[in-house]
Amino acid sequence: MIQIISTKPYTDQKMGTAGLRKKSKVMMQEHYFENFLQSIFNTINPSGKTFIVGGDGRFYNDIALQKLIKMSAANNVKKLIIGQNGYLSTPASSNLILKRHTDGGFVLSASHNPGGENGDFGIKFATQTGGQCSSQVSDQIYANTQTISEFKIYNSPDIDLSQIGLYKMGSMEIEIIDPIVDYVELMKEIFDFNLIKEMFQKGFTMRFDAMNAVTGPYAVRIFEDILGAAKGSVLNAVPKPDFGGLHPDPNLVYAAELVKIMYADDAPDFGAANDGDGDRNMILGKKFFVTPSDSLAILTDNYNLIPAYKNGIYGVAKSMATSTAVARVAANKKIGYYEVPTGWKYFVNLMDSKRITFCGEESFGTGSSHIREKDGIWAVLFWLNIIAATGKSVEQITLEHWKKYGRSYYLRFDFDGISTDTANLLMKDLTLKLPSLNGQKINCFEVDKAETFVYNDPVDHSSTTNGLRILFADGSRIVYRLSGTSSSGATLRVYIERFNRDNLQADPRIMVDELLKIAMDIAEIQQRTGKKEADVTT
Ligand code: VG1
Ligand code: CO
Repeated sequence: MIQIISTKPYTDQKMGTAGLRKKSKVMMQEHYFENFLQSIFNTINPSGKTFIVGGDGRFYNDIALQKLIKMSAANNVKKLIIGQNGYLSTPASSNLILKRHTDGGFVLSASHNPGGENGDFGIKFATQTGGQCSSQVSDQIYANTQTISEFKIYNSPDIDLSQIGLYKMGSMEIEIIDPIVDYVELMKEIFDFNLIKEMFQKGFTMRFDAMNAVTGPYAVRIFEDILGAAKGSVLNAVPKPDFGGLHPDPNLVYAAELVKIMYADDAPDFGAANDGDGDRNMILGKKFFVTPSDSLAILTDNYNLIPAYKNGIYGVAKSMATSTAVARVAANKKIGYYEVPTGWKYFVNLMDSKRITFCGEESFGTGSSHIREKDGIWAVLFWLNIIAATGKSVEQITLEHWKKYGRSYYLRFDFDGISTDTANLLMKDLTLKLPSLNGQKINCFEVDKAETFVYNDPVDHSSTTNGLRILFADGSRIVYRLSGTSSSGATLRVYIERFNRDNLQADPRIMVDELLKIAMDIAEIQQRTGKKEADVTT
């Protein structure tokens, strides 16, 4: 029953910030998915192991899932635990890896990238930590993809994923489970559901935009069925293979429908959105937006209001590019504080070694050590719990936070679709140029440090470089990075932060404008890319 099929390497199967992400049509090439999966198996030896399997329901999930099942059976996997209909959000999958003590898991998703035949497809591979594999492991997998010559697949009809139950393929067990129940249980252990429920009973209103992606069913169950938010509070609640044409990235640009509702005169009290695979979140109040960097700082400052954290938290971490708002909270609370490269996998060692409890990224990711991935619905529940406990609005909570700590005005500017060569050369030249800026004064900004960011992991002692940064004496910062999630070409990300203690309610775009011009000049962005301005600002 086991077929051994000959194949030839593809040269481009290198994982980025979070798994392998490609155009669907690239993934659909003959043996492309099989080569990559077999390379993972060749690296980790899956014999006798158990894995969690799911995806965000995007185009090609159904076909890739069947390949994954048959290849697992042929590679002597002991058991697969699969979400019904192939659905599992990234956080739900991480939870199941930890709860069921499995050897790892697969989420078939390109996260916030658009789906469909002309969109993107992806594979996230997690280890028994519940977090995505380290770059050392992904390097080994990549090396394997370069020499692969055959893969193994079980010759068997497809498995029907629509019915919960126990099945077999050869000697491999298959358990199809409800993708939601375990996750709901975990959320109930963390937050005060009764308090939030009372708030909805008193007439509190919310809208949650699931963006036609995987969190729809989770959000309906939690917010509407259990917590009692009005029916219809969850928008775009049914996962669709092409996300209904949406770009399932929860920010002010792509979650336009929700933003329109939240900025209307009759806006509900609270608004939120999640991305394709449910690990990102956006938080909105009435005509009010909370930046993810501020959200991380506010959640950390209010940990004592949440049942699971009220006895204390270990520490907090952020990706380097994220604003320094949470650093001021950590100093105030006298808890550990860490800055890591972009990508959730860098938080895993810090959580496992009990150095941190909370972590976050500017890219709409927040989470805690309840799992080893960022968690969109967790962040929404955290905000609801704070609102229910304090009786304050999103805007009030945020304004009070700024009054206490000052405000980091923060925006990210993305320059998309640059050729890889142009982008790499820009970063290379900039790396060489930065040291010459040390101690210089640019307009009224004095450069404290201009350098390549190097992260030394305190647990496994690995060293990683990720992005370039210019730190100014007044606490302002410019950060440059190339995206590791684009499915073609390169995206240059320029992150600008400007700290202010007194002027708290200005327009962020105006506040960061001068620094943006400086950033564009230093990196010669217009000369090199032909772009006068960013394609997307978030
Ligand atoms: C982006 C974000 C990063 C995030 C990653 C995966 O990576 O910037 O913060 O961890 O996406 O998120 P990059 O390399 O393109 O900047 V997800 O929700 O796409 O898994
Ligand atoms: Co995601």
